[in-house]
Amino acid sequence: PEKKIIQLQHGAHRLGRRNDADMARWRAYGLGQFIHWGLYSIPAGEWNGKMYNGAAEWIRTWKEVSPQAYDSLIYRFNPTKFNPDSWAAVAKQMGVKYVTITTKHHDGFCLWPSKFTDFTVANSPYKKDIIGPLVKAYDKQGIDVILYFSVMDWHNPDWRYDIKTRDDSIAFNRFKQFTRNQLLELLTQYPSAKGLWFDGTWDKSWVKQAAFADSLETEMRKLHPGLIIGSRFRADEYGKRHFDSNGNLMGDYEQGWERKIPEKITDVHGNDWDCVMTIPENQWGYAKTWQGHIKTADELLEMLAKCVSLDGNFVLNFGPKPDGTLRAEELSLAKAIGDWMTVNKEAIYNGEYAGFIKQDWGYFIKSTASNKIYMLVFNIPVSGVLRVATPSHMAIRKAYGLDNAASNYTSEEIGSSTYFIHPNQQITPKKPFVIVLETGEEA
Ligand code: JFZ
Repeated sequence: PEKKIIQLQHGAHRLGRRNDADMARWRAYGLGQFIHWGLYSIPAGEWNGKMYNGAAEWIRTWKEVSPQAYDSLIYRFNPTKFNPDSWAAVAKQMGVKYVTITTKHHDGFCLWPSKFTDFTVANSPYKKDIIGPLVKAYDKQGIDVILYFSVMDWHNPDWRYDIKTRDDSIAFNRFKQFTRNQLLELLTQYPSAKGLWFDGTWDKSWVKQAAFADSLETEMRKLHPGLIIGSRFRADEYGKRHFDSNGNLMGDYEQGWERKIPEKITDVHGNDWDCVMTIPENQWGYAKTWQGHIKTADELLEMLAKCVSLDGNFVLNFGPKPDGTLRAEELSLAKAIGDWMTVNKEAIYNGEYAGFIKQDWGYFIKSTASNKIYMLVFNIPVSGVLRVATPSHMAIRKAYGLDNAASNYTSEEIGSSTYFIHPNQQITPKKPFVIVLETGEEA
């Protein structure tokens, strides 16, 4: 049956991927860092001696917490040990190519001295801008910065979940201008930022603003050529989010992969995407205690490999402490990931879907820089032999380890387009490892 195309005024602006240099740079990142920092890092999941069950950055919505008491945390925000250069050094060693930082989370507290509200760092005991020095420090390390921005703002009295009355509509019109002012302010004040990562856009009040959000998107892109915006910013005039009523992605990359990863390449519909991930099950802001399963470096590396093998970027979250330092667990995971990246980064940066059939031992990634195929091995079969089925007309010429010259491999053609990769010695790796395949046309 033929699919009827709906005429949309506020749907996708483009079909298919962007192919300019800014987007190519974003696509090549592979690994990113997320930072959730704000007033919620002070209670850190605990209020009057009781532990909050949800994510620490949502504690303001807990029935035990009065909004006034929460908002008074501004008078205690004083991260005297905040050193953006040391954060950037950790990120650099970890091998991240971009960072996404919460300029304003749902609580409305701004980490930059916004002119449009008093609820900012400028009125905390710390007084100073956080975002500016952070952007500068990461820029210096060659790490691109994306600004996270929550449209939903619990502090602003004009925020509405829905618009039901004339008063709601008047208040929300003010709120829309406030949002526009803040976004234009961020782009003007931090022009080296590469993009915006939107959140808090799911409520009816905002979903109904298709025309406003669309024109604001256009305005931001004009102010900041090359700007990268995810699919979580605006809805079309039928209220469809991420994908418009014709199924086309709105924005430059898909933002739906929050703590989950696609299984197969057809799940991503040829779009760019990034996956944002927490270390515990669901804590973005600093939480004093982490409950449940805490992901290991090897699990996180496997998620990274899987994302890049399916054309996505993997973004790992950090929740700094109220004094401005990073927690020990995060520092040690960053170090372990960085040590692995030092050896294996050429399999991650510029990596894309390789077009090979997935095998049980791990993930194939193709490098757009070298044209080589990388096998990222996480599970060695008891046979010790790794199977590879090449796309048609492709032959394997050479296989070798990325870690050091000592680990070498022989590729045996066992059938048409099918190979066994044999390690030349018994391998008992303690870490996931990478085998490089050099390929050519079949004879
Ligand atoms: C949002 C925030 O509420 C949360 O605090 C954190 O900042 C996270 C990165 O983003 O949480 C979401 C947003 C979207 C989905 C799930 C949780 N989603 O689309 O499934």
